[in-house]
Amino acid sequence: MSDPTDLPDRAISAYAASNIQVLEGLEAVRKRPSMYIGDVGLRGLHHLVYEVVDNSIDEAMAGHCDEVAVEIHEDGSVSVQDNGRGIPVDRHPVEDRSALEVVMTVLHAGGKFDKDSYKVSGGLHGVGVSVVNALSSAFEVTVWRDGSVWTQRYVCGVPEASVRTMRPMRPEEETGTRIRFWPDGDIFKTTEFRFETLSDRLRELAFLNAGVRITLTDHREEDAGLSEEEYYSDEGIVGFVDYLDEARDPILDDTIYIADAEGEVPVELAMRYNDGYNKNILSFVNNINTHEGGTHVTGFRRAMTRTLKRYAQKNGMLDKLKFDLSGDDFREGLTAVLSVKVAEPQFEGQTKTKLGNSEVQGIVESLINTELGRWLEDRPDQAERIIEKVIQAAEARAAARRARELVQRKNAFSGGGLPGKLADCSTRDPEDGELYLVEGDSAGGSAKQARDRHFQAILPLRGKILNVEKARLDRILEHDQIQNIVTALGTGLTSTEEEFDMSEIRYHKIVMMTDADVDGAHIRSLLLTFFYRQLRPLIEKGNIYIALPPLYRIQNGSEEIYCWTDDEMRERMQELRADGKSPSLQRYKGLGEMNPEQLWTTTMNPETRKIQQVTIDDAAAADRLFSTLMGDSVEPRREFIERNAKYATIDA
Ligand code: 0RA
Repeated sequence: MSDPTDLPDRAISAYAASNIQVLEGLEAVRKRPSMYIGDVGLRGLHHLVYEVVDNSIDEAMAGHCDEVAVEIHEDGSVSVQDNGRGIPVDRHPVEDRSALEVVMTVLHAGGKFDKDSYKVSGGLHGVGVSVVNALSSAFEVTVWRDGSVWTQRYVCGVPEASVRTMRPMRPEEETGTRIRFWPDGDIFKTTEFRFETLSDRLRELAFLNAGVRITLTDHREEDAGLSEEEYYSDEGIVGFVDYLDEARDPILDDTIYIADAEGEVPVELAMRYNDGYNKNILSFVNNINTHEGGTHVTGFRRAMTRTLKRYAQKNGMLDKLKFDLSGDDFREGLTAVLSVKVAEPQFEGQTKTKLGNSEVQGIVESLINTELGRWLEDRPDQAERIIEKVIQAAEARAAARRARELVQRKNAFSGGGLPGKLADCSTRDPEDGELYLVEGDSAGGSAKQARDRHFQAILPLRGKILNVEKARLDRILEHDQIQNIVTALGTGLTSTEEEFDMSEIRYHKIVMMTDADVDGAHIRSLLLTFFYRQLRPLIEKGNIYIALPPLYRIQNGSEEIYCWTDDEMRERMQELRADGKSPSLQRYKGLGEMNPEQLWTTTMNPETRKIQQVTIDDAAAADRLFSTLMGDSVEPRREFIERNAKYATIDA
């Protein structure tokens, strides 16, 4: 860029100067996109949509908007339209150009109009829509406001022309804003949006903002049927909790709702107990999921423990109890959504999703102490059901402790402590170590022959493992296969919070290797459920993998070609035949049909194998998925399977 003072015309020079500033700002975003949106993979890509939607939701939170329409277009772009006041288009006094252009092209300019809204200052949210513009090969904004329809277009964040009016608004038209963007393929690893990823977040936003109607429409592959969903909740987070627990049986008549909308820190809590053993507590600050918790969650936990304990003691319900209750006991079978609004949130933690503001703890704690105390006093039968549940949890914990001691004693007898079935690796450096969990003794045998014993350990699994979704902790600990896995891993389980120790992990990669058939898929689901419920940090840290054994082997002379899909196989066979070759084809029905060499090449050799890392994008979606697929209720499971049937292949 040349020095603007070289330009002859002063007016042009001033315009150019402000544009150069803009370019420098947005160029920084394009140079280091991860600093602004986290990464340039799927997560970062979807973050662009959330950033745009968040602005519309802010407008809704301020009370000016109740409809947000998100569309994925045929050409891969996404548009977000709302019926808010429209982004101001008048001249910006300092910048000497349309306020709309400033919002779209200046970093962090988005939130400067309204002072009294709960904007986000940390994490990845709230970086401003200009970041989305900078990372888009094309970007269009349309505003309905002040009686006209206004528009501007940008390429890589640079305006093509200044804001112009297209036409007057029609009498029936509402004010609002529409943004459409084409994510830049030179920046993102992939630019293909996923319906399910967007729908999970939009549904969550609709629950967190009662009364806002959000629609998601997918125009891609319209011949396969238009996908369109609408998310709307009258009852807000109460509806959220009911949705999360749809596949579980409640023990209370209603979902508890506690809120203070008027205070300095608005707080909302919805919760209910189910007859299961898992806890699912989701917390939000300004609509952002605080995965790592923080002061608001601490306040909530302390209030729960204190108020329930006090109520139980006052009513003589703990008199016969021989041991003390722990905080965990009050949360077994609890599903809760806690949402607070904080004017200047401080986000801490590794992923910047932990609320740090210390004043919030006391505010949340005292509100819940008062309101939950009242709720219990008003409903003695339901209160009694909760306390019974808490006592049962405490008893199960005591039984689990005994079961664990038994395991430890058994291990001490058998010496060394590692399971007899485990073929351990020789390295003692967990960073290099890999543990293969292999379905069946026969495949386990092949894997033992195939492996590189220096860094690969094999644990064969016999038959199905326990469905932990439906089991109490002491039963889980008594289960042989689970004991073997836990002892081999070395970390202990997270359900006993004091015992889990990540630093004791004996292998950094844990690879599930099951047959590519229905049974294999079931065993994999059982294992995943176990890891999700009892060892979630391993999933979060990226330690868990799925081995992808091939479905076909093509033998072409001495050459072996492996294929993972039917399409791939057909294509390769056709190619070879077209070349005048006569290849032979083998379909693997299970791991057992592979000889050790083939197993090594396709699923174990780090140079050639295919393995897939297990990640949790969205804990709420994962929780519901597991409770639906692995839980007791048949009807939600049937619905889920029918809804997702189009994704199921013959084998999965
Ligand atoms: C600040 C002030 C005003 C509108 C908005 C922000 C606004 C921003 C976005 C972003 C997406 N949709 C939006 N809708 C509105 C207008 C203030 C006024 O009219 O007085």
